[in-house]
Amino acid sequence: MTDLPSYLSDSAKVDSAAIKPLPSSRKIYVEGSRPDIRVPMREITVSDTPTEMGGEKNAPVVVYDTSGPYSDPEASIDLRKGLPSLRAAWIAERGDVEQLDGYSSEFTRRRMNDPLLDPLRFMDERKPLRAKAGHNVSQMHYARKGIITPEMEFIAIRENMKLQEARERGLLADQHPGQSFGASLPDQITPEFVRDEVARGRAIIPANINHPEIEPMIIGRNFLVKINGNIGNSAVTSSIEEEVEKLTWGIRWGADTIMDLSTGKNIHETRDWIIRNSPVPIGTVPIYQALEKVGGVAEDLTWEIFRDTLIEQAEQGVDYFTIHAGVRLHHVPLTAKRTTGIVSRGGSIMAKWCLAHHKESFLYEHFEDICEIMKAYDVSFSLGDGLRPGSVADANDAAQFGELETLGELTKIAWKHDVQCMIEGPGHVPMQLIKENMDKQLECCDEAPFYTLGPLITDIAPGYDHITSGIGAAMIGWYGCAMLCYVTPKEHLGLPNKDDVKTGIITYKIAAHAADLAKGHPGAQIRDNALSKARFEFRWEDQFNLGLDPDTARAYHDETLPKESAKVAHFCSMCGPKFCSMKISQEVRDYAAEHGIDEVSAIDAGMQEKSREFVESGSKIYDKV
Ligand code: IRN
Ligand code: FE2
Repeated sequence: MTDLPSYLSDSAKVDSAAIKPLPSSRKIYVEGSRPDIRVPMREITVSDTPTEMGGEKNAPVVVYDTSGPYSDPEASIDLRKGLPSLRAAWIAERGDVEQLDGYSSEFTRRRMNDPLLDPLRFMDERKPLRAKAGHNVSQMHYARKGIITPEMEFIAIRENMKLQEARERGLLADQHPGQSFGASLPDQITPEFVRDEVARGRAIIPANINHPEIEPMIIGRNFLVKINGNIGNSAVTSSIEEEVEKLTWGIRWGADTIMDLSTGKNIHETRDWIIRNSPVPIGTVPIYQALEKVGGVAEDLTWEIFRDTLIEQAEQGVDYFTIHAGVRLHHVPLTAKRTTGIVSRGGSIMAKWCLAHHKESFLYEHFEDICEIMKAYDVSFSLGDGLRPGSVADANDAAQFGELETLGELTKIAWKHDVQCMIEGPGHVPMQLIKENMDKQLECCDEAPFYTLGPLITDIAPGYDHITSGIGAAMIGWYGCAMLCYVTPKEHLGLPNKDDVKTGIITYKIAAHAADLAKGHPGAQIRDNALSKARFEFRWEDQFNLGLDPDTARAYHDETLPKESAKVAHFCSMCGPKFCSMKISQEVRDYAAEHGIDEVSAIDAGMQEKSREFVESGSKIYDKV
């Protein structure tokens, strides 16, 4: 008998730390052309500039919000029921899907009839949807027919983040121009722009018709750079409960998609719980589960078992599949002399299968059959990089680039079927070789979105690989990578826990945002400017709350200056009151204004006087705290 997850025994509640709104934040919804298009955003309220510094009114800052209903105090959440089906009506009204009587996957049917699994089963036993015969329900298919779906309109509003308002308030004026390396970032994202990018294959909208709970999002290099967080148990650790908790925790800090990489024994049930409770797209690597089904013996894998696994997961609602179809028989010998061989789990499974049978990969051979399944549910491809380098020594070698060329070939086949497709990339790559990866991917894969794991720019820092990879991720994001797959501090060492998930997500939010800034994404700098202004004006609470991780910022500050009065003090414990450069330059400004001169001459003219004034005001501040 399987153990009952603790939250199933009484009321199905989410961990309370993962559901309260972030400090000073309010969930807002922007309505589209119809009332059921309600696009969530987070508004961070800030205080006004202190009177002695001008008393200016500071507008709230609107940021992209991935946290779903979990951060909305008005939403009622019951993990057993799952989230509301936001897209159900949109999917139904297109008139091209049918509700099946039961599951068409043999594996699912067997699972459903296993009484031992009852306690783990998700409460809502919904019937799966599938495209009616002869229909293709992919967003790319609609886009190519010129149809703007509600999903596309939702995304346009979401990506804009109320830019128009910010523009009217003059907030866009203070941004450095970017260097975009050929990306075209319009001033205003329109639904038509979204449609066109999807039709062209330059962006994807992962949105399985069996995952109506999602708040649609887009992955493409002319949009905000996205990040993915991996969760998943292994045979050794972790329960369903922990996995759902990692999901809500990951999206709280900004994960745009979550991949469930579970390999343990209850992967089917774990996935049900995750999907039904996820407002973000969920990705998986189906070959992992297929391997479980054959007892972990790669040689025993067959196309039939793999096919049934795809259908099983498509009917559950997985939004994108990592499929390592680029690992071909003739590529395998190219890895023989590598320092780290094949490091991809999926890649090594397929390489082993190819060698054992001395046959071409069944994923490659059946690629068109796979496309048929993908378009019946709108599952997007994430073409796996099974031959990615696992060390900087192996970066950009013949095996890696040979596979990339095959992925380009497969992209074209996917597009022939109007199936959405992104391409996975490395891995471990030193900085000077990163740009070549991006350029080659755009060329081989006709600008299909790139989705990379890091890359890690050095191999010498186990325990810190969120940083080694975050550096590479920022670079490749700037060059045009559309989504960055996070790496946690536990990479190469063990399974990440909740803290590691948060550290990984925050690290990747930094990389993605840095890339948006460098590319010159309109409005990207608004939050930086607001935070810097708060910092300069010693609005400590605002500085914490505008940051990616207010809790840590506040905790670090309070370690040395815990008193409430320190939250308005014009210094922190780093330099103390006498040496605070921000305070000094504020005083230089005041002096200049009083004496009617500019800041440079103020420094020359008033140096002596300034120092006297500074000592005096310094002692005054001591009195206050
Ligand atoms: C992302 C880019 N390259 C690889 N990834 C992720 O690595 C992919 O999305 C999935 O989460 C994981 C697959 O690992 P293997 O099976 O290739 O090791
Ligand atoms: Fe690695």
